[in-house]
Order: sequence, then C-alpha cells, then structure tokens
Amino acid sequence: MLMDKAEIVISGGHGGAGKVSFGKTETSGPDGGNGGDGGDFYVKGSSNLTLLNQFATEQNFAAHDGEPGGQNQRTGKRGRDFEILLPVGTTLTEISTERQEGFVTEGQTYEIKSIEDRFLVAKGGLGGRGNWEFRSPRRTTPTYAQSGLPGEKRKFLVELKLIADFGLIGLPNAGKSSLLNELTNAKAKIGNFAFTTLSPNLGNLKGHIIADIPGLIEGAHEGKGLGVAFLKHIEKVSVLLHCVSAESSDIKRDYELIRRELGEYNKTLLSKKELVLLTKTDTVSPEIVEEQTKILKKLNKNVFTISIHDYEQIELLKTKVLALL
Ligand SMILES: Nc1nc2c(ncn2[C@@H]2O[C@H](COP(=O)(O)OP(=O)(O)O)[C@@H](O)[C@H]2O)c(=O)[nH]1
Ligand SMILES: [Mg+2]
Repeated sequence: MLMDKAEIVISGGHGGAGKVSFGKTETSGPDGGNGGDGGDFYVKGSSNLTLLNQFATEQNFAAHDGEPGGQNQRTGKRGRDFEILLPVGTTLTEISTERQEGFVTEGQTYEIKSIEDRFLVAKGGLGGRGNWEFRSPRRTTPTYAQSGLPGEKRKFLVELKLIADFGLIGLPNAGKSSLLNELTNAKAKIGNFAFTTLSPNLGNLKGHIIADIPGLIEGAHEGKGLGVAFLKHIEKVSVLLHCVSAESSDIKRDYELIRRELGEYNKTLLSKKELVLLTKTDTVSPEIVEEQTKILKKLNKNVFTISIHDYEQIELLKTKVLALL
C-alpha cells in the first residue's frame, strides 16, 4: 500500500535552561551560562515515493533539545537539527502552530517540487540566559536564570499528489508494467489481468514519475472495463509512452484503437507529446520488427523499439524519455 496522506506533528527542539551558579570564591560573583538553542526541523525532497508510509506508525517528530548552560559561563550545546525526507510531489498544509505567544493557525503550505527542496518547518526554541547575563551594578548576585523556550510545534496535513510526468499506455499485455519495472524501481505485477488494480502503478526515473496506466480497451471511454477510472490520470501526464506489442498481428489497429479511446474521452489528450514504443521486440524476427516499425512511423514519426531483455536499449530509452520533458 502506498500512503498518500497523513497528519503529523513536527516540533523544533526545546531551548536549554540557563544556569544559576556562582564562582568558587566569595568575590567571583555569578557565572551561570546560557542554555543552547533547540534544534531546527527540516523537511527535504526525495525521489522515494513510499516515504509517507513512515507515518503509518509514527506521527510525532521533534528536533533535539538544547543543553542547559553550565558553570563558568559555559553555554549549553545547541540541539541537533532533525530532517525528514518526503517524496517529490508532497504538500504540507499547516493545520495549527503553537508558538510561545499562544496558538496560531495559519494555513501555510510548503510544496516539495524537487529533491533539492529543503524547508525549515519548525524553529527550535531559544536557550535561556544564565544568571551571569543578569548581573548588574545594582544586582551583583542574581539568583535566577531563564528556563529556555519551547520550539515551534506545528501540525501538518501531508499529502502526496501523484502528478506523473510520463504515462505508459497501450492495450493489455503490451508490456507496460514490465517496462515500468525496468525503467524505474517499481515492482508492478507482470502479466496480471488488466483490471485487477484500482490505482496506476508508479515508478521513479531520476526524480520523474512514470505511471503505468492499465485498463485501456475498446470502449474504455464509455466505461467499458475500468478504463475510465484511469483515463483521468492520463489527463495530468506530460508525455505519453504508447506501448504496442511487436507480437501484434495488426499493429496499426492496436495503435489507432488506443488513440481513438483517448480522443473520445478528451480530444486534448491527442495533442500530448507521444513516444511510440514497439515492445517485446525479442519475440519476433528482426524483419518483422523492421516492418512493424515502418507501419508505426507512418502513424507517428517518434518510434522506439524496445525489449525488456535488451539492457542497452533500456538505458537508451531512459535517456530518450528524460529528454522529452
Ligand atoms: N519476451 C518478452 N516478454 C515480455 C516483454 N515485455 C513484457 N513481456 C511479457 O508480456 C506479458 C505482459 O506484460 P505486462 O508487462 O504485464 O503487460 P501490460 O498488461 O501491458 O502491463 C508478460 O508475460 C511479460 O512477461 C519483452 O520485452 N519481451
Ligand atoms: Mg500491467
């Protein structure tokens, strides 16, 4: 199961307490140091789509507290920062924030758009001042220090919006799931029946999401099979990877059938960038591959031949696909 929604509470570290202490001799006066600041809390982008699963068992996270001040004006150590990784495509929407001055709800959002994104989402609390800082000509022996402030405590709704860059389309058995697994870290079931899954399988190719969109058959746009449920996902992708099996006895028909279903559902789908993939090329002779390629090129000049057993060709395809963005 891929979790795509959770509520979590994130806190900055508590500031360390200031110290009350006095030097060893009667005349040396106050020398309590300040507490260290609490650590800050960050979220950072990652290409791992399953990261929201970490919230199934744990919803509360905090950066480390600052250490208390010491004698001899020694400042406590700052608390260590904390970072959690979230998949690219995640939005954090603030539900509520507790700050020192009270309870504030702001609805601030953070959007993780790339693996380079890193946001400070909860500041650590300030360390308390030690009694050395409170000395003055009038108060030479202050017997108090500050206790340090709590870090920001923020509750967020974390949502992963699966906006895929690429959509693998084609008839059942065209090799979509197999290709997804080869191009990405996905583990989609191979050779399963067309209608067993209710959400598209997703994989990650260098930070870009590829969705394997099953269920397209003749009449899908009218609600045949489960195609309609999947057609809406195609609307969001930037590039279509249209798989047509080299085993087909009528490759033109296979290609046009899918195009027709797309167009009947929504004409704008037809103007999306499309790379045609002649798949399973290892199952037929080179002559047939050549012939099938020729037929496809008449329909779309952007054709690439592929077999999941051809490692070099798979690597080439990765490069080619990324260049289409
Ligand atoms: N020989 C060979 N078999 C393939 C290739 N790609 C997929 N297959 C097989 O074709 C069948 C359908 O593949 P699958 O990926 O499930 O197709 P999907 O229905 O489009 O997702 C499975 O039995 C795969 O093992 C390929 O490049 N070469
Ligand atoms: Mg499949």
